[in-house]
Amino acid sequence: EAGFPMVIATWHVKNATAKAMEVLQTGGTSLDAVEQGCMVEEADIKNSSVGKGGLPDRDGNVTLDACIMDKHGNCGSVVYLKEITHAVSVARKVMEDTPHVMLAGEGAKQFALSNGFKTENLLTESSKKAWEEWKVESEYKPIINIENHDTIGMLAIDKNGDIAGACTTSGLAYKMQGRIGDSPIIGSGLFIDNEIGGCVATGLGEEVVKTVGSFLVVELMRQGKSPQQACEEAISRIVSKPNSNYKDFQVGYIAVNKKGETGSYSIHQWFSMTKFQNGKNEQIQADFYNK
Ligand code: SD4
Repeated sequence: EAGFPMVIATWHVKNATAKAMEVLQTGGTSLDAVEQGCMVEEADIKNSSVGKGGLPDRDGNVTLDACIMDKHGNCGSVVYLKEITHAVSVARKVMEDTPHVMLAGEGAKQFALSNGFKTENLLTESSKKAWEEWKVESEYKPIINIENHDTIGMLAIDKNGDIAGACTTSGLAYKMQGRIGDSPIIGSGLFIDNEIGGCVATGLGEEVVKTVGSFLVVELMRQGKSPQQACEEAISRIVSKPNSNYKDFQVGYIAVNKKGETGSYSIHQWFSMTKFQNGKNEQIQADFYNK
C-alpha cells in the first residue's frame, strides 16, 4: 500500500498528479513535483477555484493565494496576488530568492513581474457570467464542494524519501475584497515536517486557520497517530466546538507520513483525494464526519 515516489492531492485532479508523478519518475524532487502538479490546475480555466478561471471576489477581482514548503522546512507564500496565473511558482521564488516567507498584493505582483512572470486577465467569460448572476442576489454563503474540483493542495515524496507540499487557490468565491484564506498560511493550509509527514487543507479557510489545521495534523502524526487518525482528529476539533455551525461548511484534510501511508477526511460527503502510488493514479472518496 505505502511506498514512494508517490503523490496525493485534494479533489479530483488526475492530470495534476500524473504530471507530478512524471516529474518524480524522471528524477525530479518532491518540490519540483508539487509545483508542476499544481501548475496544471492553475492553467486549467475549467477549474473555477484555482488560478486562471477562478471565481472573483464580490467586486470582480480574481485574487490568488498559494504557498509551498520544502524538505528543509523552508517556505514561501503569496497572498492577494492578481493577474499572475502561476501563483505557486511565485511562492517558490519568494522561498528561494527572498529573505521573506510571504509577499502580498502589489508587492507580490511586482516581484513576479521582475522575475519574468507575465500578467494575464484571470477573469474568464464564464467566471464573469457566474459573478454577474451572483450579484443579482449578492447572498454570501460558503459553497460546499464546488464541482468536486477545488483548491488544489498537493503532497509528494520523491525517490529519496523527501517530502514537499504546495497549495494554490483563488479562495472562496465572492469573498470580501482583501480576504485571505488558509491556503497561503503555513501551518494552516499546508505544513511539511520532513521527519514526519505533511498535510494540506481545503474548504472554508477561516475554520482551518482557527485550528491551525495542517500543523495540527502533522503534529498528531508526530505523536504516533496514523495519517487517517490525525485527519479525523483535526476535523473533530472543528466540529466539536460549542456552537459549531459545521453543517453549513466543508473542510477536508489529506495527509501523508514518511512511509507514504495516507489519510483523508472531511466534514461532509464528496470530498476526495487523488493518489498516484505504486503505478496507480486513482480518485479515492474520503470518509466524512456528518453521516
Ligand atoms: C480558502 N481553503 O480560500 C480555500 C478555499 C478552498 O475548496 O479550499 N476551497 O478558504
